Amino acid sequence: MRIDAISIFPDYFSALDLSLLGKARDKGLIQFQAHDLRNWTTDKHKTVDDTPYGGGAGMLMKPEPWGLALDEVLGVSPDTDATSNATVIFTSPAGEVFNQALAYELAQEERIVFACGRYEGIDQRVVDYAASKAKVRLISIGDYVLNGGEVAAIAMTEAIARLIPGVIGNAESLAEESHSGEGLLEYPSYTKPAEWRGMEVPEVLLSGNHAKIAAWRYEQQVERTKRVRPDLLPPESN
Ligand code: 6GU
Repeated sequence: MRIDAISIFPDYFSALDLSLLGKARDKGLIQFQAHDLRNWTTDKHKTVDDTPYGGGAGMLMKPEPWGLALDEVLGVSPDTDATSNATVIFTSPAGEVFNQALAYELAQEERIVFACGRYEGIDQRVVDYAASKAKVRLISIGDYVLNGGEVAAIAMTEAIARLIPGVIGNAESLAEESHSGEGLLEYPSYTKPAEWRGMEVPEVLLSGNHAKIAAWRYEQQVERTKRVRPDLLPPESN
């Protein structure tokens, strides 16, 4: 998979050089490139924002640099009918909410381009233009407001990339984690020592009885999910 991100703060994305994702890049499983939107400005001050028509608070991102950036990164042009096989994701608190199912869906894509807005957002014509040249989605990472889409794009990139075969060594750890399979939260886990600061590991985990351990873990998953995330349970169990 190839992932690009267009942003006025491309340095944010150096976080992706670390650990797991850096290794996936070295193995050639993922290509990632961050681009500085200001490279596509044409004025001395590299202006990317302006005041909104109709008034209102704050500044909006101007369409011209975004149009040139998307043309180059997608390999399209306003003068031809060529389209891109990429999916363009506009990060936006007004988008559909990202979750594990969406991560699995996006992990099937050949190419993803994150368009990271700042300020009060991007001129709507940029989104409409992108939609005429590629698949477009507006995606939020949750019901709170960030100053820009960079952290959201990094979070989504990590969630998507780790689902690409070969990126995670142990595929079983994918199946067992929270938000996978049945959609229950993970059970609590323990490692050595068996006693630490007066606290003991639940006895069942030391029993060697695999059926009993599986039953206990499932119980814990259901209890924890009921307590902290009842919204994840099917309606009849609430
Ligand atoms: Cl994708 N962008 C911004 N600016 N804020 C957010 C978000 C995205 N998702 C949640 N809050």
